[in-house]
Amino acid sequence: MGHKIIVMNKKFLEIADKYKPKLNIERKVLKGHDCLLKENDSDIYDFGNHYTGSIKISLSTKGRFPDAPALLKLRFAELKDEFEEDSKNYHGWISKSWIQEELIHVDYFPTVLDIKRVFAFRYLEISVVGISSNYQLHVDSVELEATTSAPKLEAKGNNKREKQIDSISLRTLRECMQEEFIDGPKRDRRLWLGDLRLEAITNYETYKNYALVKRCLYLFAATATEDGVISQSVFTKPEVFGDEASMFDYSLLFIPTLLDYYMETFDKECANDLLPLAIKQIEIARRRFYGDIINDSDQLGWCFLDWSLELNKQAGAQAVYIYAEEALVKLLKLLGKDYKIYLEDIEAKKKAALNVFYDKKLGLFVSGKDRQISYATNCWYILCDILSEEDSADLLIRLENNKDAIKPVTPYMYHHYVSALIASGLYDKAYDVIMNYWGGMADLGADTFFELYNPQNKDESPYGGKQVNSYCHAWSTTPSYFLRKYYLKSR
Ligand code: RAM
Repeated sequence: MGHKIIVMNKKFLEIADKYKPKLNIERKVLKGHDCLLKENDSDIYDFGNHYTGSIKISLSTKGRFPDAPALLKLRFAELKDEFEEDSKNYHGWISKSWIQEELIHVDYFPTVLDIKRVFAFRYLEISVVGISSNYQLHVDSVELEATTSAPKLEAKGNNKREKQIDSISLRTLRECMQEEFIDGPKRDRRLWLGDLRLEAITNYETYKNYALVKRCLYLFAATATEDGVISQSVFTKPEVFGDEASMFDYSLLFIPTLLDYYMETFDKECANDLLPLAIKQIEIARRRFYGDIINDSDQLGWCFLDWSLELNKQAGAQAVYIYAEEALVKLLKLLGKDYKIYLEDIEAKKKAALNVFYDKKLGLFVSGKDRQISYATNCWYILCDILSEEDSADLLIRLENNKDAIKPVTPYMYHHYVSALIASGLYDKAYDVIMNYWGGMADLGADTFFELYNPQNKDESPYGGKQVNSYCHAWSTTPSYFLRKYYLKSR
């Protein structure tokens, strides 16, 4: 009810189905601890790394005959610290049903609790909420069945720290590689375009599962609206369904995602199939322009860029548009098609952006009516190739020295900051950001990199409570991409 009916492109859906992977299954059994649990007792099982899967718990009892059921609470955590938070204190704006906990009655013993739901976790806490004084509970074993569509791969690095960061990145991506590239196995467990783009480029440097990228591209194509709008995300369970919402930048990023895939695979059939939709994204995005300048909007989520409510998106959105159109030109060139009109449009949009958004006095790009300065805006202008390498490097130094500049919040935006540093030839600086920012998560004991990490505020959540934050998140996987593509070979 209330859903915008999306006419599925059956041909594209069939192709997506054809490339659905068979998941690799890994089983891990932990022997039960040598203790008996009574009311209010709890015990924690540590699986040693992050896993995505379901569990079976074998239970028996000691003492007299169980004359009442046991009421158990199971909590699953990606980071051990999560156990310090109480789900009752979560009052955020996305559903608390994402919090990984279960309340279960067990009537008869011995038994094997087969919990079919998929969890994302390293730690499992078993607590006894209620039990009769007649008996105590013994956990005989906990069995995990985990899945991924990634093959096994060794971490790389020229020193311990690089290897640690590569290994955490690989684990992050592996956990997010299921039947699609999902954003996070805890939440939203969905294919998101912004995440897919970063997962795909990291995958090309690591697991090289090209079929999975192809499947995801076709899933977006299959669920585009009749007039060609690509959704921000796709649900695939119980069946494929395109999210009703779209975001300006995410829809456009379909184009570089397709280009990257083509440059890796030279899969002409796929490129030709999806090219009309890629072109359509530019046509649709153009409707938001007044002349050669994009209109700003107050509508929440019209364009993403970063998880920051104070961030003005106007100028950054124009830069993403140019970036995507440049990818389209490259793709058209590679496919031997005409690209002239897009090149002209790029020049017009760049010229207008320099006139309106570039503040000569500051030497920085600014956005919105309040002329806001941010990393998001400036990094995207560097990425859309508007300045020379030298000027880009100078701009980034000015940005760093500007106290008012809004800093990145998510690893997604940090990815673009690092990319901008590399595009400006600032390799050492980019390396330091990787080591310090993602390294900061590693120092907090991360097995996988987080959805959100703000070194200045460890409790930050875009959702009004960090109980729903995800600590294994696709867009955080790119250190492996950077290290393997730019650093490990040359050092
Ligand atoms: C989060 C999702 C996803 C991201 C969107 C914009 O809620 O988990 O990672 O792409 O926001």
